[in-house]
Order: sequence, then structure tokens, then C-alpha cells
Amino acid sequence: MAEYQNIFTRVQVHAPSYAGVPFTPGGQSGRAGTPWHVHLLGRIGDAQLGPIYLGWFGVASLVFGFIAFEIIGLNMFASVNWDPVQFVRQLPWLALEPPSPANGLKIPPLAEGGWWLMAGFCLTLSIILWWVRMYRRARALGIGTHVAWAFAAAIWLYLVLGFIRPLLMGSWGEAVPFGIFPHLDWTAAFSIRYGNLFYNPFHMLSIAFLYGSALLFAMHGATILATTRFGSEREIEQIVDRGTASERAALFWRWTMGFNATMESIHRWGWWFAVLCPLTGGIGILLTGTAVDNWYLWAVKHHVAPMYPAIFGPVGDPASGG
Ligand code: 07D
Ligand code: 07D
Repeated sequence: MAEYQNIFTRVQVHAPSYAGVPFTPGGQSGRAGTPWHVHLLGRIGDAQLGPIYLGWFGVASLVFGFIAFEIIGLNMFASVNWDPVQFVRQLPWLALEPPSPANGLKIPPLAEGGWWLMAGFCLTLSIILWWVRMYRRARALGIGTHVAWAFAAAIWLYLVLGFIRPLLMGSWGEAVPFGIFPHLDWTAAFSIRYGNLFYNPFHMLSIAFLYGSALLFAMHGATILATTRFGSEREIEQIVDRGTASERAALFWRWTMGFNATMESIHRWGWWFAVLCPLTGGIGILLTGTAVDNWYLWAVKHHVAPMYPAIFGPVGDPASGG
């Protein structure tokens, strides 16, 4: 049986297209498009493509997302004097920067951060409209809204980074620029400016949930793959009747760790770890510069980090003149 190592999808079921369960009534538009089947998609998931649900929230979200994408892209294009070769060559380094700190929360001229503000507005609207779409589609199907609330946790961090914290700090200049490497530079600079984010306990928590999410997902994915030959991928059935697949999966972990999750609780573990990563992260960013100016000095004060040897004299916050 050693050849049965289920790492890549190997079974592709062929069946007629399926439109899905009927809608709950209430003025909803139908599903759009005639479904068709793509073999390559069937290798990574379900081979059936469509029908998709095109509601107003989804369409509006895509429109605003497209506008944001265009504003960012055209500003980047303009920054290389509309040279297509340089645009492609330098793309990862190009940026649309927020207004300068001197501007505060005023609405700046377009070329001095105004475009950034407009792009941010459209992107935020797009993301929120997409959230509404996810929420409403879940309700229409009569399922829980867990996906929407997990998405909301990510939106929380996004809003803290680009909107709530800049508001509290009184300057759009505090927000993140648009751009691949520029947003990494911002992240590194932010950490240094506030005395090393590693000493922020909420950054620590966020990292623990990030790593924990990867660990849990690896364990869960591996456990299910290892027991699919006994039917464990039919997870819901295994919740109410654990059968031989779940029995073995549970036994495996009880043997190796002494404790096992259940077919139901493992998904709660996954959901909470994933949600708590940006949730705690957002708290950490919100506190930075508002409640705490220097996380290293904060850590020294709370006996988390050691003080540097006194030979250099007392260490103060360099940002406030030492
Ligand atoms: C795999 C789901 C698919 C999503 C993808 C991302 C865009 C951007 C825009 C060309 C896991 C789609 C990308 C829509 C296109 C332009 C202008 C999700 C998956 C494939 N980051 N970040 C990336 C965003 C922040 C940080 C990559 C967004 C904070 C570090 C990608 C946001 C801080 C590293 C990206 C955001 C931060 C990255 C891959 C918003 C602290 C990397 C993302 C809206 C949290 C990594 C070059 C990925 C990289 C990376 C997008 C915010 C830090 C471009 C949309 C400000 C340290 N970030 N990021 O796979 O390779 O996510 O960077 O908040 O090392 Mg980032
Ligand atoms: C970004 C939520 C917003 C995204 C949304 C999606 C679209 C469309 C399109 C699919 C990710 C928008 C969608 C636009 C998509 C298509 C086509 C979630 C986002 C709404 N750090 N760090 C974290 C580590 C350091 C710093 C979190 C590790 C240094 C800053 C995470 C290390 C410095 C911030 C984490 C490390 C530094 C963070 C992010 C190691 C830099 C944050 C969690 C080993 C020198 C953010 C409290 C997350 C945060 C954050 C990990 C090091 C800076 C756990 C492992 C010391 C400024 N860091 N970090 O879910 O919350 O992000 O901090 O060194 O803001 Mg860090």
C-alpha cells in the first residue's frame, strides 16, 4: 500500500454541470454564465467553472477595485515618464506614496498625495463591498457567515494600517504606500521608527498565530490526506459518524501527542488562529506611536528586554532626541 501517497489530487470525477441549490426567495439576481468543465481546474479543485453570481455588490466592488488599480498603475506609469520598458523593468520598485507628514489630514493636491487618497478610498470601498457580497451570499445559501467574519479580521488590520491609525496620529503620511517593495520599506521603517516591532507583544501574538495557522493547516491537511483512503475527505459525515477514517486520524494524534482534536473542533482551531493573527496584529499597530513610542524602551521598562550596559550612558528614545 506504500504507493498510495495522496499528495496531489489524483481522482477527477466527471459529472454533468450542477447549478447549485435553489435560492431563498427575496429579489436576488440569478447566476450568470453557462458552466463548462476544465480538466486543469479539475486537477486542483472542481473541474466545473461557473455559473458565477453577479450581484450589484460584486459588480460595484470590481468597478471600484479596477479604479483603484488604474489610479495606482497610471501614477506608477507617469513616474517613469510613460516609458513602457522602464515601467515593466522597475514595476516592483514603483510607488504611489501617501501625502507628506506636513499635510496632516488635509486633502492634498492630486500630485502630492491626492491620488493616493483617491486610490485608498476606492480600494477600501471595493474591499468593503466585497465583504458585503461574501456576507450576503452566505446568508442566501443559508450557511454561517464565518468566512465573512474571518475576512473582516483581515480588513481590520488593513484599516488600522491605512486609515484608523493615520487618523489617530493626525496625518495621512503615517499610512502605507502602494507598491510592492515600497510597502516592504514602509514596514521595515515603521519597525525601526518605533524601536523594533519585535518587542511589541501584539506583534509576538500575531506571529504566534501566523506560525500556528501554518502548523495547524499542515497537520490538518496531512491528517485528512493520510486518511482519505478511508473516506476522511467527507468531513461533515465524519463529524456525526466518525467511522474508520476519523477514528484512525484521532488515534494517530492520541498516540503521538496524547491529545486529539475532533473532526469539528479542528476547524474551530483553524478559524481562530487565522482570525487572531490580523486581529492581534491590528491592536499592536494601533498602539504603536499612539500609546507606545518605542517598543524596545517599553520592553526594558517592563523587564522584557535588558538595558544596554551603562558604558554608553542611559538609552533614550532617539526619535525624541535621545
Ligand atoms: C496568497 C492570497 C492571494 C493574494 C495575493 C496578493 C496585490 C497587490 C498591487 C502591483 C497571502 C495580491 C497582491 C493585490 C497588487 C500592486 C501595486 C495571500 C494570498 C497573491 N500587502 N507584505 C506581499 C499586500 C502589508 C509584507 C505580497 C496587500 C502590510 C511583507 C503582496 C496588503 C505589511 C511581505 C502583498 C498588504 C506587509 C509582503 C504577497 C494590504 C504588514 C512579503 C502577499 C491591502 C502586514 C511579500 C514583495 C501574499 C512579498 C508580501 C500584498 C499589507 C508586509 C504583493 C494587498 C503593510 C513583509 N504583500 N504587507 O501572498 O513578496 O499574501 O512582497 O494591506 O515578503 Mg504585504
Ligand atoms: C495585510 C491584512 C490586509 C489584507 C486585506 C486583503 C486585496 C485584493 C487581490 C486576490 C497579512 C486585501 C485584498 C487588496 C487581493 C487578489 C487578486 C494580513 C493583511 C484586507 N514579522 N510586521 C506582522 C513577522 C518584522 C511589521 C504580521 C515575522 C520586523 C509591521 C505578522 C517576522 C519588522 C507589521 C508578522 C517579522 C516588522 C508587521 C502580519 C520575522 C520589519 C504589521 C499579520 C520572523 C523589519 C503587521 C503587529 C498578517 C502587524 C505585521 C510576522 C519581523 C514590521 C504576524 C514572522 C521586526 C510594521 N508581522 N516585522 O496577517 O499586524 O498580515 O503587526 O522576522 O503591520 Mg512583522
